[in-house]
Amino acid sequence: MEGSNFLRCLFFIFSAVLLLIFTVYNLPNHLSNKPELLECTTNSPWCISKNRILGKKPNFLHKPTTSLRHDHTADVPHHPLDPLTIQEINKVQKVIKSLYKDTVYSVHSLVLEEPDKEVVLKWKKGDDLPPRKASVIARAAGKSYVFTVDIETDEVVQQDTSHISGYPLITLEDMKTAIWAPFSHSDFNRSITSRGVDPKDAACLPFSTGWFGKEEDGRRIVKLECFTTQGTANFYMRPIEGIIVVVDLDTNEVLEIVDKGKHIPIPKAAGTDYRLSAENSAIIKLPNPISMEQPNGPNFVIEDEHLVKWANWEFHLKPDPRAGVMISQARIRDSETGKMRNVMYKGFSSELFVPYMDPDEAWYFKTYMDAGEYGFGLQSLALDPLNDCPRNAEYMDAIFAAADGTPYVRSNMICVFERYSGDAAWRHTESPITGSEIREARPKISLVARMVASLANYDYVVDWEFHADGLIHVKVSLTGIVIVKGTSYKNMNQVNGEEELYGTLLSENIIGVVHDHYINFYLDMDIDGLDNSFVNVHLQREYTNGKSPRKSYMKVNKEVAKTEKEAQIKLSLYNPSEFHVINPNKKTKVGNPVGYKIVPAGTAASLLDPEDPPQKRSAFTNNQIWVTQYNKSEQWSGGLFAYQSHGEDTLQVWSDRDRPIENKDIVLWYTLGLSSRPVSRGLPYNAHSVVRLRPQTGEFL
Ligand SMILES: *[C@@H]1O[C@H](CO)[C@@H](O)[C@H](O)[C@H]1NC(C)=O
Ligand SMILES: *[C@@H]1O[C@H](CO)[C@@H](O)[C@H](O)[C@H]1NC(C)=O
Ligand SMILES: [Cu+2]
Repeated sequence: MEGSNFLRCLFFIFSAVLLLIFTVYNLPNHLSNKPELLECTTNSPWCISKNRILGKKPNFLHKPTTSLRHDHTADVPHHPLDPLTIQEINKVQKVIKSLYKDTVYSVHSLVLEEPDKEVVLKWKKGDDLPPRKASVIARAAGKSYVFTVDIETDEVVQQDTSHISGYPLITLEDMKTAIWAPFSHSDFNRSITSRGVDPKDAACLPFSTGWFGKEEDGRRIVKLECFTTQGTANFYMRPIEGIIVVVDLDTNEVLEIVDKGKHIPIPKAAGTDYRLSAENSAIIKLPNPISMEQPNGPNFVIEDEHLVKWANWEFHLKPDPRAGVMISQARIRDSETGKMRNVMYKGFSSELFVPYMDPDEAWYFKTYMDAGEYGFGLQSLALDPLNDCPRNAEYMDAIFAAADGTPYVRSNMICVFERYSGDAAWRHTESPITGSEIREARPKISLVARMVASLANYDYVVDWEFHADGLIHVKVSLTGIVIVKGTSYKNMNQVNGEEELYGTLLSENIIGVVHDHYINFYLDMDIDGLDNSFVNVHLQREYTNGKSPRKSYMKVNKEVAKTEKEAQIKLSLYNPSEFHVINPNKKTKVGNPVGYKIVPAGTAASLLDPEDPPQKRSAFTNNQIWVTQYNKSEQWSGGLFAYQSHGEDTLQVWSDRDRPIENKDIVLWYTLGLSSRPVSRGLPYNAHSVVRLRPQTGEFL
């Protein structure tokens, strides 16, 4: 592959696929019929695929080789990057308990402390594993602690994090407790009763508060917003607008009950249920079933639980409670030498930012950082075989730690499968005028590692897709349900033209509020070695000045970024560039440096003021591309403690140090964005009536 057929510039493509649906009113009538439930009595592939969408669980013809719910109690690590096992987490829990003795503590993160990069790179299969260590974030007596536990020796090394503002992510246990806090207050019961809601039907959800100044300092707080579940499974469509209950997460004390929505009716339940089974759901005829067959079995293997090998690719894959999925040591086989070549040391989604654009009391704080505040992985629930992933998928379980440090299994958190969409990877038919009869087409098959995080109403599908030509395609699709705001308006003819709705009136008493979604990816590219450079391949108009019948042409100017600030990139259509990560020390046979090209797609720019607190905290959205010097402790672009952070430990701050990045171990960051003006009432974004915005795909240089 090195030479005329070298790794040239391989590609990294980012896309964001936003699934939007038309309102039910746009659907033809015949599509609104309830689907017939099909009975299947045999195990034929056809019958099984019929069941695929309807949710019936067939018997597997080929049992997935990674067993769906195998017992993990005896698991042992095989690779330096393998996640902590149940036994290891149990050992660490003992250490934590003895550390805190009788003090009440909570564990907010308990994961493998990865060995240093050079240790991992030196390790070969068959070698002893480097010492296994756990990285723990815990809270006790109102303080946050970050420490490392040596699992062999029980030795604890504590880090000083007193200079960092904010708190570790909210645990599932924090949330489970907080959502009941309002009900012990008669004021709360009275407020919602006066709005016509029986407290028995009310459900409250915990929303992170962000940070806006003194009010959020010194206490770990959450804001609850409540809904009525009466008459629908889709309670998101029935907000009790304007009521916000502020709860202290450490004491579970209700600090404040805001009630600003007395005049706002609760939207109706009718027609809101989105389930296929719902009597009144405005559904969408299901398409005839489709299934992909692999009669000779899959083309990939997952060795030792985490090492994925497919076509010419090999990478380590693991679940992570904060990032969701982590891809490590992605390597590709050189087609000429047969040797494995390094591409990316590590890739994962580092942080999300979802700011809503409504400054009202009950909405202004909605500026979520879903990875650092909630845990993108913690919120990734079990994938449903055949519905979430195709029949040829294998599944990987996650082992996470609960708030008391006890390990638990999140089964089927990741699926891995080969994707074939019927497209050609490459084709050519020779023109008959040449007298040749060449017709050739090769199928486009890729390997996908998928997870789905369900952050309350939203579901994020994250696919890491590997192609045999070296391309890595990271795709984020948004689905689920929109979160809406209650309003007294039933029709736009009631709205005075001057008035700001901060969104779209989607149906009676429901506004879909304008908002953005951003996901920032950490991409530690190590192309053929640690030392790489970032090149801005600037495209410019040049004039021929009469030397040609052509007046102008496009010229390519390559600028190697010397320091971090030179690699703070804002995309611009009329001042275009391509962006390459190259290894300047490694040339192809014809003398070009080997490298990868990052092909931005899914682009949106934040329009918030840079000094607005949410923007400061999520300053990774100030640029679409960043490059920093590798630093093991700079991984979370919104800061280690994102919850109520002030924004002093962010990618912007690190990058502003302006360290040298030329021919160094560097990390590339990409911020993918989607601006959203909801166009549909709270029905689920749904794959049966979608507008797919598929951004550009790349081409070989
Ligand atoms: C509020 O209502 C809930 C649900 O009916 C009930 O369990 C709770 O005791 C009530 N709280 C108070 C303080 O009355
Ligand atoms: C590595 O990152 C940490 C956290 O941002 C910082 O304190 C330290 O100075 C960094 N080291 C270098 C060499 O930049
Ligand atoms: Cu959205």
